[in-house]
Amino acid sequence: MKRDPNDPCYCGSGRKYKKCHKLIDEKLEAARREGFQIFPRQKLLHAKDIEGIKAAGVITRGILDMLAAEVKEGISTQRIDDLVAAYTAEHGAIAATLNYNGFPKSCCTSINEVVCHGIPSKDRIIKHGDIVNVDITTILNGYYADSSRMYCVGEVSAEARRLVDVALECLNIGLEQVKPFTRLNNIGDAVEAHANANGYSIVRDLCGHGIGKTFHEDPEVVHYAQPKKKGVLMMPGMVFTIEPMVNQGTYKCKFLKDGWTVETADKKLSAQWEHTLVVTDTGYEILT
Ligand code: EYF
Ligand code: CO
Ligand code: CO
Repeated sequence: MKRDPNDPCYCGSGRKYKKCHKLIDEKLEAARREGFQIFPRQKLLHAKDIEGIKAAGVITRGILDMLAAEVKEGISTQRIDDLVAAYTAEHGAIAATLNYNGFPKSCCTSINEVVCHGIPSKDRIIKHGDIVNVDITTILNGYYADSSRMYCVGEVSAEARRLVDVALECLNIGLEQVKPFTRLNNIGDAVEAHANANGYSIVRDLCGHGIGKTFHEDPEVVHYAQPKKKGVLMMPGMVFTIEPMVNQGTYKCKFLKDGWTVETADKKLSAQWEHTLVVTDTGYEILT
């Protein structure tokens, strides 16, 4: 669309187009011609939305902090879910996973060889040496914030500890790649390189996702390398999760008959950490 450089900018800044978004639009048009996908401007979130997600993120983080004292030997994963449900309700929020596509619980609890979407149960008692991922998504005033952490129960094996540590490094390395007007696929390239350098693999069947006024939206954020693919460019106002699932053995997964639980195909350990972030003018801000 041809715009008059002297018209007011479409963004509502009150400045002339030529002094505001014209240069960025020209850069994006050049990138599009080079083969990059340009994320639709209408899907970018504004300051008010970011504040909404951040407020939901305070509750998500509060739950994960609270659980640090609770995820201990002897607790059932159902009790963890009850604690999540109570904290969420006390803070005027909603647990996004409850009834999401029929998922029955307020959080996911994924232990040892479970990659993700483990279902809390009164029969699954946490044991000494377990590594436990708890994944929380909170909705507050219509805004979603998604984050997960690993909890090491008692003294875990040196191998398990190293996996948990490298999985956190993978998340942080992914975050370091977030810069406006660069490739979203830089995240997967860097994350998989780090996992492989440590002898681990990255799950391919599940990925990070756009989030904001819904739980899952564009863009899809893969955590494995696609060095030849240009793909989507990151833009200020994009909100998405980074949530690499790092496996000790094969990256291949088994989807259980319960319809939810995902395990490693070889039953070796898996670990995952997750944040929701927004791309800013200079880099990123974590919202959880
Ligand atoms: C067949 C679910 C739906 N989906 C995603 C639904 O993004 C998440 N975590 O970071 C995330 C969490 C949950 C989730 C919890 C439940 N679901 C799971 C498995 C299959 C499916 O659709
Ligand atoms: Co999550
Ligand atoms: Co997620």
